[in-house]
Amino acid sequence: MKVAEVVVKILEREGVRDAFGIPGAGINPVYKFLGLSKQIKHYTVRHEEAAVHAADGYFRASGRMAVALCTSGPGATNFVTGIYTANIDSIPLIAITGQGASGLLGKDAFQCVDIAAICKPVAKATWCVTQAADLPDILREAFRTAREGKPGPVLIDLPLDIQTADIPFEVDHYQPAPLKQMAPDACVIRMAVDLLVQAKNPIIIMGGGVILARAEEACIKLAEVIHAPIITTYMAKGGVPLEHPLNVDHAGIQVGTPLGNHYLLGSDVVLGIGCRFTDRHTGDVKVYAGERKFIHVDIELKQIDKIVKCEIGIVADAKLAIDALLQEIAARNVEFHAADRVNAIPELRTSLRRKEFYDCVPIKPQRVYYEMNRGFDEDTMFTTGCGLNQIWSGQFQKINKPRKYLPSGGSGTLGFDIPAAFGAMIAQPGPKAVAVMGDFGFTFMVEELAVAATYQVPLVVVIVNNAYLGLIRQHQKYAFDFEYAVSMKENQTLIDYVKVAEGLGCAGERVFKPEDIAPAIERAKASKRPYVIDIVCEEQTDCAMGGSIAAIREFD
Ligand SMILES: Cc1ncc(C[n+]2csc(CCOP(=O)(O)OP(=O)(O)O)c2C)c(N)n1
Ligand SMILES: [Mg+2]
Repeated sequence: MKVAEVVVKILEREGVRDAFGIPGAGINPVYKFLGLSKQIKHYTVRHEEAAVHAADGYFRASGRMAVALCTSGPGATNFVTGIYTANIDSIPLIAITGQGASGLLGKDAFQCVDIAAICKPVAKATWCVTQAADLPDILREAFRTAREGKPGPVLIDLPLDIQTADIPFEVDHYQPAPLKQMAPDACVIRMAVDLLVQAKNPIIIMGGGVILARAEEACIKLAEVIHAPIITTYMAKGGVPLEHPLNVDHAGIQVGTPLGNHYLLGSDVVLGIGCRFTDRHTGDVKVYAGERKFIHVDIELKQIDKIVKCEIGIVADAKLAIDALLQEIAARNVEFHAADRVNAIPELRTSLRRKEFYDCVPIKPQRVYYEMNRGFDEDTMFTTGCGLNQIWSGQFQKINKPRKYLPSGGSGTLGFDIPAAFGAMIAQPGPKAVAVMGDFGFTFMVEELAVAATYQVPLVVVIVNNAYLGLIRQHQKYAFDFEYAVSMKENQTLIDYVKVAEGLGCAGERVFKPEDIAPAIERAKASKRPYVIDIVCEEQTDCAMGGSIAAIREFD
């Protein structure tokens, strides 16, 4: 069987149903067989980066892996940002690139670039297949690597002569590799429970790893047993029901809330599960750590003690670690008691809430989120890329369920939003996906609206149009006291995003008054076409953030 056909057969055996990509001379042999697949549906995107973001959004929404494919050279290099974006957020996907014939590698041949080497630092693993007979084992290993442990994207580069080579292959003999699960060490679990028993004000930080391990419910149960408030990181947004009595929202220097930071600062023992304590969350680590004692559960040994020194490190799958903690607590027959501050959560939830309702014109960005919280139901999926619009989204959006909020967290990639929303809706065709964007980020990957229109995927784009590279303007202002090259006045005047949407086969409208946002959302929800709501906002609204969780600069 031709390797190109083997590739498609293996994708099918691994359960792949959807692929995103752009054909080209370097990958056409695989496309020939992809076109014959009854199982895999392919979506032709309009930029290679978008293929990866679509596969990424697809996984975030569904937990199923998709494939991104493209040709060699500039097609392949366009994959890099997408792969980095997926990798830093631990999202598994299979990226397949075509390559010039093996003999041409290293000879400056047309569109021959060593993509496996380029992507190595930003992917979980990469391979360039140099022996046709190795292909089945490499693909099997690629799927295992992507899924096992800390998930991540993998890339397989296929030279043309390898794609067209014949190898012996029996489809029915191919079995996906079994996945190993990492169980916690019993002794470390006992030490962790010892510390939790002594804690006066414990908190749990639920990170994105809990969502990946589908351990949200177990994590909430553990919090209930030990009476610990639960902070969600940005990557775990939606992991705890909004009205859960222990939900204290996000902590952090950007996408934090006064409530979350208050509870983190008041804690003595922090149980961080599936979180990585990265700078966008912690800020000044000295303040963040304080005198607190940390128990850190992570699937990777190298995460333990990387940023925050911890008392106890538990290297394990989040679900297995939580189950082991629950068992150990049950076996000891200890009673945990709710501290007063736990009982204060409902009151503080109200008193520490930031203001989001404004009725002025120009519209305050916060009002956009207030309306989105009311206008979209709890099954709606949201994607975000970067900018103040993303940070406000994290601070203000109310998300009640896991796998509904799909942000580019670790990389903050402008251009992630629209293709990720497209991929999310391919994975979960029922609910809408809404890309929450800024007026500058909107034109990164905007061509993907044409893809959504072509495949009749009626996603919604909400543009918080402040006619600025808002996040960069705010940084210039407060970090360096200048403003340069960040004003985009034309985004509210010369340039018409509604016409852009219409030109790409979508519908849209521009909104100037706060009372017009809700009806626009209703029209967007009812639309059978992708719909862009361009909301003209105040230009220089600043967003609450700071260098440490104890020094957040608030604006109102
Ligand atoms: C691909 C990429 N390039 C550059 C940046 C740096 N960057 C972050 S926010 C931003 C400005 C975004 O402006 P806009 O989309 O209007 O969002 P706002 O901050 O105004 O809400 C830029 C250039 C990035 N995050 N991603
Ligand atoms: Mg802007």
